[in-house]
Amino acid sequence: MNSILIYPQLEFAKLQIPTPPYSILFIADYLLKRNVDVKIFDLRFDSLSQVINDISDNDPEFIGISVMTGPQIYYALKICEIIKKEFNNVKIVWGGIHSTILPTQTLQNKFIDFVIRGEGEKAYHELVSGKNQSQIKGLSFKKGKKIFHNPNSDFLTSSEINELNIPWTLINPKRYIRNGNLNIITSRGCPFKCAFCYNTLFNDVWRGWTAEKCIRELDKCLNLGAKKITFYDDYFFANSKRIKELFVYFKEQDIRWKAELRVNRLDYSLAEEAKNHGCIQMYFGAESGSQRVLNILNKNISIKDIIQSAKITKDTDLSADYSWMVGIPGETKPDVKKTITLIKKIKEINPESEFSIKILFPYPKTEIYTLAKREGFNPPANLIDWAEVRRDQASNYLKLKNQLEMISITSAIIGRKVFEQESMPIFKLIRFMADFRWKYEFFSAGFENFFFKIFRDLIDKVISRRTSVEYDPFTHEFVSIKED
Ligand code: B12
Ligand code: SF4
Repeated sequence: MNSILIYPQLEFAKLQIPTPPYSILFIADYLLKRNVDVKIFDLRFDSLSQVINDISDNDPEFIGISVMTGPQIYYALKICEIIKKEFNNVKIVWGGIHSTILPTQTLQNKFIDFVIRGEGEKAYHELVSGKNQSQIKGLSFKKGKKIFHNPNSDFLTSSEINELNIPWTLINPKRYIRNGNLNIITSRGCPFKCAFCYNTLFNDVWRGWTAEKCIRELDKCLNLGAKKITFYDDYFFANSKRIKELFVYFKEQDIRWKAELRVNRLDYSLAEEAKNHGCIQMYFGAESGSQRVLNILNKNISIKDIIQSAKITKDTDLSADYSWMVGIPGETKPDVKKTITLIKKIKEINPESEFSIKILFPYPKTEIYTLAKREGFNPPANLIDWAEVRRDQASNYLKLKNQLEMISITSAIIGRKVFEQESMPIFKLIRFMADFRWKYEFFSAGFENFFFKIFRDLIDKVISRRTSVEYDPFTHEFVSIKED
């Protein structure tokens, strides 16, 4: 038995240290341990002709593709179209959060044969092993013109998760370890109930590697050349005992790291301990400067918590990265102003902090989606329209649409240190404009927005060519990269 798993291209992929395609890596590991021969193609690096050659040589029955909401859908559909044209018998399986939320709409596309909802390891293995399709939990499929959805799959248990390794031999690790930076994920799920988050729907149970397992996997990462780790877990600090054991390891190995924490979990003792054990930045989902809006979001944090987190990180010499949102159903102009005022206050308290402001896009089935629909939100009608969704673009139903987009773009320019490094005159001009807008809170539609939308593809192409230079999020410097 054999199969191929594909991670499609991403827009602006070159602006970040590329994260290994963990979604398909863990599925591949699960398959390999059950004697299924599997190959991984990450189309941020590999070419589609490599995929085509591999299909010709090995004739797999199923090809799995991992897809996120947004432009990745567009790239994924192109791949499916080409594969289907060349090999009509191959069955294409989509997985990931997007198709989990919208399996029917996904399957309405003629190039997609199956959707696996939720965690893919067990269901994908059962599918490629020939199990009766109606018995596979989490599988959605077509029969004639009808679409069927089997019952949801069960979560992998903590011990099943603990058995999964990162199968580094299936990819070239050097591609993902840049200047010693590596992004990693050590757990799944989050028990909180934020009204906008997909986790509340089908990923609300935290399960993670034990400290011993994390250390075994991190040892491998260090041997591959990683020194600075960004943890992408939704709830990295879930288990205090695990964290304490990891802190000791970080110190022993002199690892510098970043991770996400809820503002109300941070206190001086945790911040000092983290700082003394290699942490250089905490990432916080602060979301809004209006308590009323935080309550709508069911975020369960207060403005006081947010301010206190800035004081603590400042006093303990930790950098902080705050993620904010605008475009929330029920949010008014004064609420948006409160968010901007609070961001300015946080910046004053901890000038080393960074921030970004995204525009909320309501995902179907979340609580916030129902509120948005009441305000006139019209969700994309098909898969191709979902490819247009971007976090810096506001939906038409939002009354402050243009201003919100300007706020988001401005934050992308001044909220992160990356732009300070750019010396090209056009970037300097954009930076100047953004500083002006931010200072005077002048967010009427402007040329930056227009420029960004028109030249989005061009910017992507220019960035994609700059393969020899990468931004190091730990040192805030551009560094030269030599790829093997
Ligand atoms: C790292 C990351 C990124 C990286 C890219 C990922 C990578 N590998 O390079 C970057 C930073 C580039 C990124 C970008 C974006 N991201 Co992102 N990202 C993540 C993050 C933090 C971790 C992903 C991960 O590795 N998870 C671990 C794996 C094991 O879990 P998983 O991906 O869910 O995979 C499991 C199942 O979904 C399923 N599955 C997944 N793929 C497949 C495929 C097959 C065939 C099968 C059978 C099953 C299957 O099985 C897997 C194993 O059980 C997640 C949050 C999270 N904790 O997951 C958000 C997340 C995936 N991102 C998200 C989003 C929305 C985006 C953006 C679209 C945001 C935006 N609008 O700008 C952009 C993409 C824009 C673009 N350029 O196209 C959302 C996805 C929601 C959605 N509806 O798709 C998430 C869940 C965050 C969130 N809570 O909103 N992201
Ligand atoms: S804390 Fe973060 S991951 Fe957890 S439910 Fe809220 S937004 Fe989602």
